[in-house]
Amino acid sequence: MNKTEKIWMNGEIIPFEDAKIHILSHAIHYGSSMFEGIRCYDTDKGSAILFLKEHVRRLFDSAKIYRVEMPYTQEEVEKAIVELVSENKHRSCYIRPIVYRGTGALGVNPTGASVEVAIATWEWGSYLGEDVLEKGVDVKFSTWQRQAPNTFPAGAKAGGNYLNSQLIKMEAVMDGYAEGIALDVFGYVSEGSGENIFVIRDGQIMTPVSSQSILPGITRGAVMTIAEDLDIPLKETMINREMLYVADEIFMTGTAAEITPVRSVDKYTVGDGKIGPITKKLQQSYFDVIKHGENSRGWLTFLSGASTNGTDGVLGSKITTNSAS
Ligand code: PPE
Repeated sequence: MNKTEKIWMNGEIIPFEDAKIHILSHAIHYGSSMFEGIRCYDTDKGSAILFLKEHVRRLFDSAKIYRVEMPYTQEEVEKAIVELVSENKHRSCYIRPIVYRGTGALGVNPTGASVEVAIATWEWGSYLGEDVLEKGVDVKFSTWQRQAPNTFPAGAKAGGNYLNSQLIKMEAVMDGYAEGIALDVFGYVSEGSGENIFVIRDGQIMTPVSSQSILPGITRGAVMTIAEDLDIPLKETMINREMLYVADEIFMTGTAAEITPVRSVDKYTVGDGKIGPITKKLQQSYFDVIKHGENSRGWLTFLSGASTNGTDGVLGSKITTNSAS
C-alpha cells in the first residue's frame, strides 16, 4: 500500500503518521468496525467517485445494524470523502471510510465505547492480478462456508465478517488460485471473499439471492441495472455448485474487482476459457462509466468542474443491504 499524505479522522484532516488508535479500542478486540470500499476514477471527463451516496448509505446501514450511533450525517461523510480525495491530490484512488468502536468500554458489551470515524485513501490497481479483466482468473470452491443467516449479518459490511473472508482468500492463494468461492451453509453458491458472483448459461445471467449470506454489492446492483438496460435476462436465484462447472460464462463483481471474468473453477474450464460475449458487453458499459465518465445514470460524483449530473443514482431497490428478493 502506498502511503498518502493525509487521513480524515473524527472531523479533521491530519497527517498520515498521526492517524493512530489506542490498543484498547473495542474494534481491535471484538471486530466492531464497519467500513466501505469506494473507488475514484480518472475518467476522460475528470476525476469522479463512483457510487459515493450508495456506499455512504451502506456504511450507515451497517452501523445501524450494530446499533452504532453515527456522530455525522451521510452528507457530512460524503463531503469529507470528497475533501480528502482532493487534499491527497488523487486522480484515481481507493477510498476506505471506517467507523469503529473506540475506547471507554472493554468486554463484549460495546455500548460505553466511543464511536470513531476515519477515512483513508490510497492508490490501488487491479485487485486480482494484472490483465485479469481480459484474461480472467482461476478460482476454487473454498472448504470454508459463509456464515449462517442469523449469526453475523452478511448484509452489514463489518470488520468481523472479514475473518471468514481471510480464511477463504488465504486458502485459495496458498492453493494457487486467485480467489475462493464460498457456499452458504445450505450448500448453495454464495460469493467470493470480496466479490459477488454471476453465472451465465444459455444467455441467462444468474446471481445468488441477497439472503444467501452475501454482501449485496453495489457493483452487483450496477450490473443488474446494466443488464436490464441491455435487455439481457438476469435472475437472482439459488445456484448449485455444479452449475459453475457447466457455465458458459462466469464473472465476479466488486468495487475493487470491478467486473472480473472467471476462466476456470476447480480446474473446470469455463466456456472456452476466454472472456464471454455477455461479460464483455457488461464490462464495456461499466468501463464507459469509469473510463469515459458516462454519467447518464448519475453514478459518478465529479470532484470538480463540469459533468456533475447529480449523485442520487437510480439504482433503486437493487442496492439494498438486507432485503431478500
Ligand atoms: N462481497 C464481499 C464479501 C465484499 O467484500 C465485497 C466488496 C463485495 C461482495 C462486493 O461489494 P461492492 O464493492 O459493493 O460491489 N469487497 C471490497 C473489499 C476489498 C478488500 O479486500 O478489502 C471491495 O471490493 O472494495
